[in-house]
Amino acid sequence: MEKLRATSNLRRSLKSLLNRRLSSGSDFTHFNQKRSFQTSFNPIRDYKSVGEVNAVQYRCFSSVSTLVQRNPSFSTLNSDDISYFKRFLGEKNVIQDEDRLETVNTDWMHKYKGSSKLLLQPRSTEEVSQILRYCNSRCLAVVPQAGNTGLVGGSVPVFDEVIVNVGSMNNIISFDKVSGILVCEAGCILENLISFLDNKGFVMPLDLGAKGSCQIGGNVSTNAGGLRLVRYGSLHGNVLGLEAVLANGDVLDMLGTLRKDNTGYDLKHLFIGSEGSLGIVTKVSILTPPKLSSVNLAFLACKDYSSCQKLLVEAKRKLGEILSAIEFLDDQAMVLVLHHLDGVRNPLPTSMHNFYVLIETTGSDESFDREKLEAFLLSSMEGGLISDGVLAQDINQLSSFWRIREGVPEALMKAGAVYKYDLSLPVEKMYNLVDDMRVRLGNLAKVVGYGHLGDGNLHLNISAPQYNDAILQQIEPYVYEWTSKHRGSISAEHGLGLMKANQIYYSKTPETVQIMASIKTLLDPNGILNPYKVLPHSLNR
Ligand code: FAD
Ligand code: 2HG
Ligand code: ZN
Repeated sequence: MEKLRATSNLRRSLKSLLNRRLSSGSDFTHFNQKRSFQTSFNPIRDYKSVGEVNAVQYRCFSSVSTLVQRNPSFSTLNSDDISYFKRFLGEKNVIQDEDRLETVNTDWMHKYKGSSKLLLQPRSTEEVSQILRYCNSRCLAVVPQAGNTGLVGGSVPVFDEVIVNVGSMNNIISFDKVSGILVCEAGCILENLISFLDNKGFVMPLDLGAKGSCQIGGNVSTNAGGLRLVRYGSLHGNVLGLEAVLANGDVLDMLGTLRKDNTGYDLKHLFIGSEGSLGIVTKVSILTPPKLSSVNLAFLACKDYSSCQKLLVEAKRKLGEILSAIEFLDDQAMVLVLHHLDGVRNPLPTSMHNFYVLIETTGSDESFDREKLEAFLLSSMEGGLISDGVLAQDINQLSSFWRIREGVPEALMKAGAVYKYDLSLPVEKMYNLVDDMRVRLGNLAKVVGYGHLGDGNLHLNISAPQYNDAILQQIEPYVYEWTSKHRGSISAEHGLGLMKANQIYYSKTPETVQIMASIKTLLDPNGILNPYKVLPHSLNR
């Protein structure tokens, strides 16, 4: 009898959970998807004042071990070089303006700053090829830059490297509605591709908070993960082909559009995630899935991390093929978002919870999907895994829930200095690192944990009023040793960049790194492409 009453209470609370509305005036209960997210935050466009707000000094604040000396074998730019570039790129694509250079020399976090004197904006693969052929012959170092939203100091120069941005190469070359294969130039902004595909009834298999600025070439070069990797898999699976220009100007045409092609080594994979160190990606072909009609999003509260983890296991088992995202944030992340982002409201305002989990489903049958999700939520409530929650009732609520999760990096930026760690770890142990770090740092800094629960990807962020070596020494190398001890990866999705080039051995064996260095030497013998990044400085020529 008692049990029955408890169950009916749970049913009632689930019912109220499912019926709860965040904003009045919405009559939708499902998303008959015309599903486009609200225009997203554009880190470059919308966030210019962060340096002033936080009075962050310009230097590399990442790691003491990233201090590096300029490679003396690189030449220094001279007026003949500039004239040469102007001749074939045209005046306006050879940029020396100080304000523009200030922006492109500085990363999104305002943590890394180079001193490049030149930004080049090629409009075609041939121009990229001509730039690299020339730079290679002159031994001028080059940084490929796309949306400059990278978080590891990989997209900005360390010294005076020439910046090459293929943002003007932003054409969609073809889209095949039968196969769902999109072929486009590398400078297309991710959000534009998402909108283009939405209009065609397809979706991009990649979505991330920086979509308003990042370019597909940058995404491919970092092997970006994002919010829906749990559903669609990584870019190693979705990128069917690409075109890249090597350091000597040779164009590698690997722009296949086949799902299956086992003719020899699949070299395109070398360019996916190599962070501009092996070539400049100029075109990509991507497999895109069809857009499905029903999308649901639940914003849930959990009392502890163990419940989040169990919820993940249950969600994979019970939602199966309709699960399209499962993300988490802790209370510290939530507090920052509510405090720093305008217009963000807590969907569960009655009390603060220790953890929040977003579960999104995407399927083709509205009533089936909704029923399935509701049954899952009910059983999770009965099992005590969910303490509270709400289901988005319309597209605005859906966007506002996502804004909370996607807004965490922005909120952290607004809070002050931030030390970012992007780790792959066994899901069950992942949050122990956040707890350990809190003990280590005490009152020195706030420790925030969030990330891609479904992928075992923790974003450990440490927030302090300003950068401080004492804090850094408490964090590193501890964080890397901890990750390595648990056989994790020190870069789940952001890459190594400058920040972690010297830390690669925490996740890769010396033999593996040596082969990487040999590949680098083979493809870029003068080491001009994105020097000081990815590989340990001891291996750089
Ligand atoms: P950039 O930052 O300009 O460059 C990144 C790297 O790629 C650099 O090493 C650069 O040299 C190289 N590169 C750029 N273009 C080319 C090219 N054409 N050819 C060869 N090399 C090139 N990352 C995730 O994985 N998942 C997330 O969920 C996520 N969310 C984010 C949210 C916010 C708010 C921010 C600011 C960043 C986020 N990131 C995330 C990190 C970043 O957005 C990704 O790494 C993204 O893929 C970088 O793309 P970009 O166009 O900005 O590239
Ligand atoms: C995200 O998932 C991004 O929001 C950024 O990968 C993570 O800022 C971070 O640490
Ligand atoms: Zn992420």
